[in-house]
Order: sequence, then structure tokens, then C-alpha cells
Amino acid sequence: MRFSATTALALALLTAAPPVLAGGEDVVARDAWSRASIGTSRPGAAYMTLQNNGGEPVVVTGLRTDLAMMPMIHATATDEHGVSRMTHMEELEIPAGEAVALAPGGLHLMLMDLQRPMVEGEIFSLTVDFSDGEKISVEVPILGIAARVPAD
Ligand SMILES: [Cu+2]
Repeated sequence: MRFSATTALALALLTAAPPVLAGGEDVVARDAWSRASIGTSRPGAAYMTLQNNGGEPVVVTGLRTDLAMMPMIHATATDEHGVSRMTHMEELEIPAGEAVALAPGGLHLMLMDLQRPMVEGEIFSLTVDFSDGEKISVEVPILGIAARVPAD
């Protein structure tokens, strides 16, 4: 009896103690979505807003998902001839107390090397890594193939 009570208490303490987080806990992802794909030959795209509720800037340094071998952050820019180009961003800073929107026509997550088709109605998990070692896990719903993604 005594042993099991102690064990139960230890387990309760383990599960109840919140990890002390800096960046990861201050940042929340909202409004995540993506679009269904035709097969896997072209990269997928995903969008979300990253809100930094903390008092320090945080920097996104990496993305991980089992859906794609190489998820990355792209920025879309349109030159003076109206030609849109996407550039890879190694890092993305989210200022203290601010939100950065990844949305069609601008910053977005590019899911390079899809491992399976993106099927409407399914949800995939994406882990966002921050420079301070923290991370958040985001559930991204896959919308219809006709969901508007004008710049991609
Ligand atoms: Cu892109």
C-alpha cells in the first residue's frame, strides 16, 4: 500500500509539473490550414499565424513533420515586373508581443518532398522549433484542393 501510494504521488508530481519554457510556451499557433494535393510530385503549402505572447523575441529555426521530408519557410516577393518569387528563409523572427501571419501571397510553409498525398479532411502534425530549444506542435487541417492559395 505504502509503495503504491508513493509511486502514485511521484507519478502525479511528474505529470502535474509543467515544464519551464521560454519561447515555446510563449508562442501559440492559430488558424493553421493547408490545402489538399494531387499526389506527391509538387510541394504542399501550409499557413498559420504565430503569436508571441512573451516579452522576448523568438526565432523559428526549424520545422518537422512526417508528412514532408523538407518543410521550410518561404517568403513570396513580387518584383517590378510582377513576377513572384519564393525565397527560403532559414529563420523567422517573431517580435515580442506580436504575431506573424503565414498566409497566401506572403510568408508560408512549403512542404517539400511530400511523403504522401495531402488528403482533404485529414490533419497532420507539424513541430515548430525555436532558437532557444523550445518547440510547439501544431495540428494542421487539410482543406479542399480549391481552397484559395493565390500566390502558390
Ligand atoms: Cu513556397
